Amino acid sequence: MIELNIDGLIGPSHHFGGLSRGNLASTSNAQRVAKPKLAALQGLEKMRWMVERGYHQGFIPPQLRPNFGFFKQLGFRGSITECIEHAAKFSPKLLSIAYSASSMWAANAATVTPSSDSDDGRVHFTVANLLSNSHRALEASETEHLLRILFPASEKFAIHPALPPLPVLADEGAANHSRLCRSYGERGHALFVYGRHYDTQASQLLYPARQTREASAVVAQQHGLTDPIFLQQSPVAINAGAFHNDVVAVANCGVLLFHEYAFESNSQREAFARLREFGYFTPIEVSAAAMSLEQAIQSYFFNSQLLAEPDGDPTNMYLLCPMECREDNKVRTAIEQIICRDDNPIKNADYIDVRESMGNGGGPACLRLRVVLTHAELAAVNSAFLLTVDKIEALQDWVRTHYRETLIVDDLVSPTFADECRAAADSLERLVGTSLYAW
Ligand code: SUG
Repeated sequence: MIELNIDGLIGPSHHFGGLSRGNLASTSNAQRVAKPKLAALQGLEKMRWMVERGYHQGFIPPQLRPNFGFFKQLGFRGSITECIEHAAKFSPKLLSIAYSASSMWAANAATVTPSSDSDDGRVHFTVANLLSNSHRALEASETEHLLRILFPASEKFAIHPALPPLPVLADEGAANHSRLCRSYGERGHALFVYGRHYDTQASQLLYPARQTREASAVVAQQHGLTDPIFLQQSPVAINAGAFHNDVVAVANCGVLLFHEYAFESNSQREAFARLREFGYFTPIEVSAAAMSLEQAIQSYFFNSQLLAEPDGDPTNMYLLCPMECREDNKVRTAIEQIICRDDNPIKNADYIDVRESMGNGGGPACLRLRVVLTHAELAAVNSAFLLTVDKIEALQDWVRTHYRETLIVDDLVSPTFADECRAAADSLERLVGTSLYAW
């Protein structure tokens, strides 16, 4: 079995809307000048990094923006231009929501269970409802539609719609879920990290805890998992700005790399005791002395992609870190120490520039959804979305043709910009040879 990484292709309306409370990058960069063309090219360069090293890499198209369906739900009438004018007068925030390119963070698209772990031998996806933020909650139905296009064979792939949008079922997908295993081909164990459950004291939390234990438990049941492990994220981490677990921890194969303050300590003790029973568990704790929580969140070190070899070999692992990690001496030293130690399989690190996405709180790992597949399942994935260097270059040309160099929130009012976004989407459909959008 192999791991397929599916990255969100960054859409032409990427901007800094300041929409995500508790995501410090998003709120502190609100209204900054965004560079959509650069953002999308950076994302594609990350995909190229993977493809050139032999990894299986796919992409999920950006969602169609502005979100006309959203305007209709609000009862706005008339053409797109009229709806945009109406939204802008009503509340500029609405326009930012309708234009959000947030589906780029594919780690929040769904939670995925490989066929080796599910009770019916299919790969299971549950679309995340993302209900903690309005702009993100709007992604779920289109994400489901796109996942069905990417993974069409229902005898191999089970795609579950998002959980009902109830606060007790708040779900953010793979950003709060890890699969641990000895090797991809063997049965693995799902680790669900949640920020709250129904009776959590809200007073402990400065910022929203976006994942509930209840949501994780429902997803585990839908996927036919027999022994899921639940682990509580520490309120300290959430209050410091770790709005998803993948801001303070990352796992792959047997390795769980995590910050000292990532998890609630009693919960950690219990979960780790269970994980140790499986015989392959390799926890790597980064102490607060080696890297403060603030440094971890600013550099996004734990949002690095932790990769096995392209053929799935778990004994020689790679960290693909955000460029910001190289620029912070303390973080870089911590990475070098992890690589030098012989008690773990992480042997290499490289650094990648995804600064535009980082400006909204999305590092390398946020931009990808991991899907562990057999070769037969990989052959059933819609090949239009599987990348080669040539396809990446064709997508880069498409970006260069259709994307603006810069975008600010005020630009969203212009009907010309809506036309540009729709022309880009139309041309993408032609490029991939598939109808993607409900026009
Ligand atoms: O949900 N930012 C995203 C970042 C998601 C990162 N994903 C993972 N950690 N897996 C979020 O907060 C900001 C958009 C804006 O402010 O315009 C935003 O949605």
